[in-house]
Amino acid sequence: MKIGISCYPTFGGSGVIASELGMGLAERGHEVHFITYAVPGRLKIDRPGIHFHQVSVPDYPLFEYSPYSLALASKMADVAERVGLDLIHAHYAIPHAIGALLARDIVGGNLKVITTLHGTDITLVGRDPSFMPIIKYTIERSDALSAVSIFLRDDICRTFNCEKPIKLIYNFIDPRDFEDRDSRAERIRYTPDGEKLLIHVSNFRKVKRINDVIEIFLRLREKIRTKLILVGTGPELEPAVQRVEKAGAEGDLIALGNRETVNEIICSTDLLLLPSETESFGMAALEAMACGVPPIVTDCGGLPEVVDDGVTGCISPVGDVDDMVNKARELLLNEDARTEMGRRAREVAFKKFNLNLALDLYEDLYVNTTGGM
Ligand code: GMT
Repeated sequence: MKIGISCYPTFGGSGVIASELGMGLAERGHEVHFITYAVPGRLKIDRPGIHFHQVSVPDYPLFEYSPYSLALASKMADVAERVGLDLIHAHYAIPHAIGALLARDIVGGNLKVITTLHGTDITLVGRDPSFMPIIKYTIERSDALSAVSIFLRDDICRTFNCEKPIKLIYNFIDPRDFEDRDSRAERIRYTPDGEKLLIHVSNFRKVKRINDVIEIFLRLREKIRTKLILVGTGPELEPAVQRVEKAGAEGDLIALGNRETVNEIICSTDLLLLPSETESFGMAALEAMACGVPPIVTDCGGLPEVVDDGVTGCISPVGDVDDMVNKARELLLNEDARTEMGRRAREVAFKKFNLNLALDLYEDLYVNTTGGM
């Protein structure tokens, strides 16, 4: 099939999923065309079957706000016509699905629009009255929909009174990216004195509750020699660093900024902290599981579908720092329990959240929507 994919090319999980999906589809013989403003961090555009079409918005003095969505729709229509796309798979309602719907109208014919909803578009942006109608429209008009967790699927139905079928396709990892590697050198780089190592990976928005990450780290550090790695950037990063400095713990904080691949870093750590307010899936938790590193997460959104409490990680109520500190401390002090939990987490990540499973489900969705390969 000739498949267009549009996603945010930034460091979020949705861009990772769209990129891995596109590369997996190309390996299965499809022709995949990425349409967005920059090459997504994880995408290898030199792979056979992968094409990249850059969207650029002219800097015209009349535009106080550059109309990216319109430039995107125009590019999508152009690519769809030129290469004869069968479908556009849009990741996120705004601007990708709405752009794809407009492109479908422009091109006519049999171009189909498949929309995957990732969460922030529904749980946060979707409830903003200024976007509600447009998200509802994309949900109603897309030819097919998928959601990354049961939680999100049900939330979409409730919020938008949606009666259309929404296919559940969990996010996934490519096991080849998590093959056994010796992470000792990486670990020694961060903890030359044998400290315990925590990690948090996110875009440092309020919803991630970075304060809780810092609180857990500072409290653990009182009793156990512990360091914290922060991967990513965002508005909550600087206040977090300042708080650590105020506590005199800056020597034990390693802020790495954005990284294209995080596997090697996560693999060198002991625990991942993801104490979010809400999380439709929680890719960072899944990546930690695939590394054999237990995630400590909160009981919100789709996280309980990813993490099995006490088996493949730990789940605490949102904001219950005491509980997270206790669970983390127990695991840090008990190497065997932590290793066993990590082993089970890795097994589940490889089996239940496997790239090939997701590829089968997405291919089915494409075939059912377009009427054949
Ligand atoms: O969490 C973010 O702010 C980034 C956003 C994204 O675009 O990747 O994450 C959302 O989609 C991910 C991929 O499906 C999910 O793993 C995240 O849970 C989801 N974020 C939220 O629901 C807050």
